[in-house]
Order: sequence, then C-alpha cells, then structure tokens
Amino acid sequence: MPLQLTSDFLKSLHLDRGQLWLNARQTQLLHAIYDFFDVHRDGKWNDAIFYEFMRQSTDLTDRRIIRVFDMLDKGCRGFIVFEEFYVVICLMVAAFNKLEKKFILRHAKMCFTLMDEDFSGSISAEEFTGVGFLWNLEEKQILKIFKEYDVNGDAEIDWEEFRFFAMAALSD
Ligand SMILES: [Ca+2]
Ligand SMILES: [Ca+2]
Repeated sequence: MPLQLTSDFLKSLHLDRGQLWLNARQTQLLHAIYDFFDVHRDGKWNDAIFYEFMRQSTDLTDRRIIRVFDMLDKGCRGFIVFEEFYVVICLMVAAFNKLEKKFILRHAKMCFTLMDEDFSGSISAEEFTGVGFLWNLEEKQILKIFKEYDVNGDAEIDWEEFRFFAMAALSD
C-alpha cells in the first residue's frame, strides 16, 4: 500500500516533472509551515515538533515517524533543518503520487545517502527495510532487490549496485 498523506496541503503539492522538486511558490508555502511549527524560532525542528507534524500529515506509525527523523538527523544532533524537511516532503509527495521510482532515478545519490544511515558507504538490508516505506518498498520487494542487485554478494548494496537498481527500477 503506497504511503498516505492526510494533510490537504501536502496532497495539493506537485513535483516538477523534470527535476522532481517543488516549485518556488510551493517551497515558499512549505517554508511558511516550517516556520509556523518552529516554536523555538531557531530554524530547527526537534523530534517532538517533527513527530507532531508527521502525525498530523501522514498515516505513518509512531515507530516509522521516529525512524524517519533518525534518518534525517544522521549526526544525532537532535534536530533537523528546513533543507532536510524539504527533502522528506518531496520524497513523500513522490511516494503519494506513485512517482517514487522516478524519484529514485532522478535523485539516486541523495536517496542512497539517506538510506545509508551509518555512513558505511553501503546500504544493509536492515537500513533498507527500516525506511523503505518512504519509497513504497515493502520488505519482500527489498529482499528481492538484494537478491538481484547485490552483485558482489556481501549482503550490502553499495553505490554501484544501487545505481543499477535505480536505473532498472523504472523499467520494472
Ligand atoms: Ca550503511
Ligand atoms: Ca553488495
């Protein structure tokens, strides 16, 4: 089942067909919402703010919301900034509109970096299944990806392997 958005504002967002980002106007609106929730007025969202926003705007479970926050807050700083928020919104809008495969291909390196939570330079099955729902990928599909694209058989998807997967994803 594809990722669901429950916020009318997020549902109204559309990604540019070529770049798969939001246009300037939509980005401005998103920034206004970000600022509105930014109660500490420091440009940062902590996990509580992010949780509240995600709970109101998506159908994600608590566990998944926390996982998404951890994925964005890689250095464990305890907060995210607008640019990270923007990326995850674009990703969720893509998934909601079933454009996740195009998004993976268009933003392959960024998706790879997002999934590689421990900066090891490759994606483990645990990392992939932990956040795969953002790309509408279920565990079963992810295990299949590992079977097909983990060419060197080290149970990790490295950048080269990921690129092949991203290119092939669209033709599936
Ligand atoms: Ca990794
Ligand atoms: Ca591999």
